[in-house]
Amino acid sequence: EFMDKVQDNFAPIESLMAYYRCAIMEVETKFNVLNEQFSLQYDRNPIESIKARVKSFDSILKKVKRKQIPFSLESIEENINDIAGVRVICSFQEDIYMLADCLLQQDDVRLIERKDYIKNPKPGGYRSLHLIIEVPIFLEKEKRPMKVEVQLRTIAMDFWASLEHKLRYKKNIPESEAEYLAKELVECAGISASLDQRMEAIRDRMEAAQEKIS
Ligand code: 0O2
Repeated sequence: EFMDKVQDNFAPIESLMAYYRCAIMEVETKFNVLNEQFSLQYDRNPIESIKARVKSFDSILKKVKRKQIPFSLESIEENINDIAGVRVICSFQEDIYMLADCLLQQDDVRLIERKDYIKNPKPGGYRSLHLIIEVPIFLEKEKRPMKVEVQLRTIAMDFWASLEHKLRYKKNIPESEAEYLAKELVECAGISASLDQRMEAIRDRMEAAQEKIS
Protein backbone atom coordinates (compact mmCIF):
# COMPACT_ATOMS: atom_id res chain seq x y z
CA GLU A 1 0.00 0.00 0.00
CA PHE A 2 2.79 2.37 0.94
CA MET A 3 4.60 1.60 -2.30
CA ASP A 4 1.41 2.25 -4.28
CA LYS A 5 1.16 5.68 -2.70
CA VAL A 6 4.78 6.44 -3.42
CA GLN A 7 4.29 5.33 -7.01
CA ASP A 8 1.12 7.40 -7.43
CA ASN A 9 2.84 10.52 -6.20
CA PHE A 10 6.06 10.01 -8.08
CA ALA A 11 6.35 12.89 -10.54
CA PRO A 12 6.37 11.45 -14.09
CA ILE A 13 9.55 13.28 -14.98
CA GLU A 14 11.30 11.71 -11.99
CA SER A 15 10.32 8.22 -13.12
CA LEU A 16 11.39 8.91 -16.69
CA MET A 17 14.83 10.01 -15.43
CA ALA A 18 15.00 6.88 -13.27
CA TYR A 19 14.23 4.75 -16.36
CA TYR A 20 17.10 6.45 -18.19
CA ARG A 21 19.40 5.66 -15.26
CA CYS A 22 18.30 2.02 -15.51
CA ALA A 23 19.00 1.97 -19.24
CA ILE A 24 22.49 3.32 -18.54
CA MET A 25 23.06 0.48 -16.06
CA GLU A 26 22.01 -2.07 -18.70
CA VAL A 27 24.34 -0.63 -21.33
CA GLU A 28 27.27 -0.22 -18.94
CA THR A 29 26.87 -3.85 -17.88
CA LYS A 30 26.90 -4.98 -21.50
CA PHE A 31 30.25 -3.23 -22.01
CA ASN A 32 31.67 -4.54 -18.72
CA VAL A 33 30.71 -8.08 -19.74
CA LEU A 34 32.41 -7.67 -23.12
CA ASN A 35 35.52 -6.29 -21.43
CA GLU A 36 35.62 -9.20 -19.01
CA GLN A 37 35.24 -11.76 -21.77
CA PHE A 38 37.99 -10.15 -23.83
CA SER A 39 40.39 -10.06 -20.93
CA LEU A 40 39.79 -13.79 -20.35
CA GLN A 41 40.07 -14.72 -24.00
CA TYR A 42 42.84 -12.40 -25.24
CA ASP A 43 44.47 -11.33 -22.02
CA ARG A 44 43.87 -7.62 -22.59
CA ASN A 45 41.17 -5.04 -21.85
CA PRO A 46 39.75 -3.18 -24.84
CA ILE A 47 38.04 -0.68 -22.50
CA GLU A 48 40.07 1.85 -20.51
CA SER A 49 37.11 3.42 -18.74
CA ILE A 50 33.39 4.10 -19.00
CA LYS A 51 31.71 7.39 -18.11
CA ALA A 52 27.95 7.68 -17.96
CA ARG A 53 25.56 10.51 -17.26
CA VAL A 54 21.91 11.44 -17.43
CA LYS A 55 21.47 14.84 -19.06
CA SER A 56 20.56 17.49 -16.50
CA PHE A 57 17.02 18.78 -16.65
CA ASP A 58 18.43 22.22 -17.38
CA SER A 59 20.29 20.98 -20.48
CA ILE A 60 17.20 19.07 -21.60
CA LEU A 61 15.15 22.28 -21.40
CA LYS A 62 17.80 24.20 -23.36
CA LYS A 63 17.71 21.55 -26.10
CA VAL A 64 13.90 21.58 -26.15
CA LYS A 65 14.02 25.33 -26.78
CA ARG A 66 16.85 25.17 -29.33
CA LYS A 67 15.22 22.39 -31.35
CA GLN A 68 11.72 23.83 -30.87
CA ILE A 69 10.39 20.53 -29.56
CA PRO A 70 6.87 20.63 -28.09
CA PHE A 71 7.09 20.52 -24.31
CA SER A 72 5.66 17.17 -23.27
CA LEU A 73 7.37 14.12 -21.80
CA GLU A 74 6.38 12.04 -24.82
CA SER A 75 7.91 14.42 -27.29
CA ILE A 76 11.05 14.91 -25.20
CA GLU A 77 11.52 11.14 -25.08
CA GLU A 78 10.82 10.87 -28.78
CA ASN A 79 13.04 13.73 -29.96
CA ILE A 80 15.99 13.95 -27.58
CA ASN A 81 18.27 10.99 -28.08
CA ASP A 82 21.05 11.76 -25.64
CA ILE A 83 19.25 12.01 -22.29
CA ALA A 84 21.07 8.82 -21.29
CA GLY A 85 24.70 8.89 -22.37
CA VAL A 86 27.40 6.26 -22.06
CA ARG A 87 30.95 7.14 -23.11
CA VAL A 88 33.31 4.22 -23.65
CA ILE A 89 37.01 5.06 -23.74
CA CYS A 90 39.01 2.43 -25.59
CA SER A 91 42.68 1.64 -25.89
CA PHE A 92 42.77 1.47 -29.69
CA GLN A 93 40.60 2.60 -32.60
CA GLU A 94 40.18 -1.02 -33.66
CA ASP A 95 38.57 -1.79 -30.28
CA ILE A 96 35.91 0.84 -30.93
CA TYR A 97 34.58 -0.94 -34.03
CA MET A 98 34.90 -4.38 -32.44
CA LEU A 99 32.92 -3.29 -29.36
CA ALA A 100 30.28 -1.51 -31.46
CA ASP A 101 29.79 -4.66 -33.56
CA CYS A 102 29.54 -6.88 -30.46
CA LEU A 103 26.98 -4.54 -28.91
CA LEU A 104 24.84 -4.27 -32.03
CA GLN A 105 24.79 -8.04 -32.52
CA GLN A 106 22.98 -8.51 -29.22
CA ASP A 107 19.34 -9.39 -29.82
CA ASP A 108 17.91 -6.86 -27.34
CA VAL A 109 19.79 -3.92 -28.84
CA ARG A 110 18.20 -1.95 -31.65
CA LEU A 111 20.28 0.54 -33.63
CA ILE A 112 18.48 3.80 -34.31
CA GLU A 113 21.32 5.89 -35.69
CA ARG A 114 25.05 5.55 -36.26
CA LYS A 115 27.36 8.53 -36.80
CA ASP A 116 30.96 7.76 -37.57
CA TYR A 117 32.95 10.88 -36.75
CA ILE A 118 36.15 8.82 -36.92
CA LYS A 119 35.86 8.04 -40.63
CA ASN A 120 34.27 11.49 -41.12
CA PRO A 121 35.59 13.86 -38.42
CA LYS A 122 33.64 17.05 -37.75
CA PRO A 123 35.13 20.21 -39.35
CA GLY A 124 36.32 21.33 -35.89
CA GLY A 125 38.33 18.12 -35.53
CA TYR A 126 35.98 16.09 -33.30
CA ARG A 127 36.31 12.30 -33.62
CA SER A 128 34.22 9.54 -31.97
CA LEU A 129 31.79 6.84 -33.01
CA HIS A 130 28.22 7.66 -31.94
CA LEU A 131 25.46 5.08 -31.69
CA ILE A 132 21.90 5.86 -30.74
CA ILE A 133 20.46 2.58 -29.54
CA GLU A 134 17.32 1.34 -27.89
CA VAL A 135 17.55 -1.22 -25.07
CA PRO A 136 14.75 -2.66 -22.95
CA ILE A 137 14.55 -2.20 -19.19
CA PHE A 138 12.44 -4.70 -17.29
CA LEU A 139 10.02 -3.12 -14.81
CA GLU A 140 7.50 -4.73 -12.50
CA LYS A 141 4.80 -5.07 -15.13
CA GLU A 142 6.33 -3.97 -18.37
CA LYS A 143 9.30 -4.10 -20.64
CA ARG A 144 10.17 -0.55 -21.64
CA PRO A 145 12.46 0.32 -24.54
CA MET A 146 14.79 3.23 -23.74
CA LYS A 147 17.10 5.26 -25.95
CA VAL A 148 20.76 5.62 -25.05
CA GLU A 149 23.52 7.52 -26.82
CA VAL A 150 26.79 5.59 -26.83
CA GLN A 151 29.98 7.48 -27.66
CA LEU A 152 33.02 5.32 -28.32
CA ARG A 153 36.46 6.95 -28.47
CA THR A 154 40.14 6.30 -27.86
CA ILE A 155 42.03 7.94 -25.00
CA ALA A 156 43.53 10.41 -27.49
CA MET A 157 40.11 11.31 -28.93
CA ASP A 158 38.76 11.81 -25.40
CA PHE A 159 41.73 13.96 -24.39
CA TRP A 160 41.11 16.24 -27.36
CA ALA A 161 37.33 16.39 -26.88
CA SER A 162 37.59 17.18 -23.15
CA LEU A 163 39.91 20.09 -23.73
CA GLU A 164 37.93 21.42 -26.68
CA HIS A 165 34.73 21.19 -24.63
CA LYS A 166 36.32 23.28 -21.87
CA LEU A 167 37.60 25.91 -24.30
CA ARG A 168 34.23 26.12 -26.04
CA TYR A 169 32.60 27.37 -22.87
CA LYS A 170 35.23 30.06 -22.29
CA LYS A 171 33.55 33.33 -23.06
CA ASN A 172 34.90 36.71 -24.14
CA ILE A 173 37.67 35.39 -26.32
CA PRO A 174 38.48 38.04 -28.99
CA GLU A 175 37.62 37.11 -32.59
CA SER A 176 41.23 36.90 -33.80
CA GLU A 177 42.26 34.70 -30.88
CA ALA A 178 39.22 32.43 -31.35
CA GLU A 179 40.20 31.94 -34.99
CA TYR A 180 43.76 31.00 -34.03
CA LEU A 181 42.56 28.60 -31.31
CA ALA A 182 40.11 26.89 -33.66
CA LYS A 183 42.92 26.34 -36.19
CA GLU A 184 45.21 24.99 -33.47
CA LEU A 185 42.50 22.61 -32.29
CA VAL A 186 41.98 21.22 -35.80
CA GLU A 187 45.73 20.70 -36.09
CA CYS A 188 45.92 18.99 -32.68
CA ALA A 189 43.05 16.71 -33.72
CA GLY A 190 45.15 15.63 -36.70
CA ILE A 191 48.19 15.03 -34.48
CA SER A 192 46.12 12.98 -32.04
CA ALA A 193 44.69 10.90 -34.92
CA SER A 194 48.17 10.09 -36.18
CA LEU A 195 49.29 9.32 -32.62
CA ASP A 196 46.46 6.76 -32.43
CA GLN A 197 47.66 5.20 -35.68
CA ARG A 198 51.28 5.03 -34.54
CA MET A 199 50.37 3.48 -31.19
CA GLU A 200 48.28 0.89 -32.99
CA ALA A 201 51.22 0.13 -35.32
CA ILE A 202 53.50 -0.28 -32.27
CA ARG A 203 51.05 -2.73 -30.75
CA ASP A 204 50.87 -4.71 -34.03
CA ARG A 205 54.67 -4.96 -34.21
CA MET A 206 54.88 -6.01 -30.57
CA GLU A 207 52.36 -8.75 -31.17
CA ALA A 208 54.09 -9.90 -34.35
CA ALA A 209 57.46 -9.98 -32.55
CA GLN A 210 55.98 -11.98 -29.72
CA GLU A 211 54.45 -14.49 -32.14
CA LYS A 212 57.84 -15.00 -33.78
CA ILE A 213 59.45 -15.84 -30.44
CA SER A 214 56.72 -18.22 -29.38
P1 0O2 B 1 27.27 17.14 -23.70
O1 0O2 B 1 27.65 18.12 -22.67
O2 0O2 B 1 28.38 16.17 -24.01
O3 0O2 B 1 25.96 16.45 -23.46
P2 0O2 B 1 22.31 16.92 -31.08
O4 0O2 B 1 22.94 15.96 -30.08
O5 0O2 B 1 21.02 16.42 -31.62
O6 0O2 B 1 22.28 18.30 -30.54
P3 0O2 B 1 23.91 16.12 -33.23
O7 0O2 B 1 24.79 16.90 -34.18
O8 0O2 B 1 22.94 15.19 -33.84
O9 0O2 B 1 23.23 17.15 -32.29
O10 0O2 B 1 24.75 15.33 -32.19
P4 0O2 B 1 26.22 14.84 -32.31
O11 0O2 B 1 27.11 15.94 -32.76
O12 0O2 B 1 26.23 13.56 -33.05
O13 0O2 B 1 26.53 14.53 -30.79
C1 0O2 B 1 26.44 15.50 -29.81
C2 0O2 B 1 27.36 15.13 -28.66
O14 0O2 B 1 28.60 14.66 -29.19
C3 0O2 B 1 27.70 16.34 -27.84
O15 0O2 B 1 26.78 16.42 -26.80
C4 0O2 B 1 29.10 16.05 -27.36
O16 0O2 B 1 29.09 15.16 -26.26
C5 0O2 B 1 29.68 15.32 -28.55
N1 0O2 B 1 30.28 16.25 -29.53
C6 0O2 B 1 29.84 16.45 -30.78
N2 0O2 B 1 30.62 17.33 -31.42
C7 0O2 B 1 31.57 17.71 -30.56
C8 0O2 B 1 32.70 18.61 -30.64
O17 0O2 B 1 32.97 19.25 -31.65
N3 0O2 B 1 33.48 18.72 -29.52
C9 0O2 B 1 33.21 18.03 -28.38
N4 0O2 B 1 34.04 18.22 -27.35
N5 0O2 B 1 32.16 17.18 -28.27
C10 0O2 B 1 31.36 17.02 -29.34
P5 0O2 B 1 26.33 17.85 -26.26
O18 0O2 B 1 24.88 17.77 -25.94
O19 0O2 B 1 26.76 18.94 -27.19
O20 0O2 B 1 27.13 18.05 -24.98
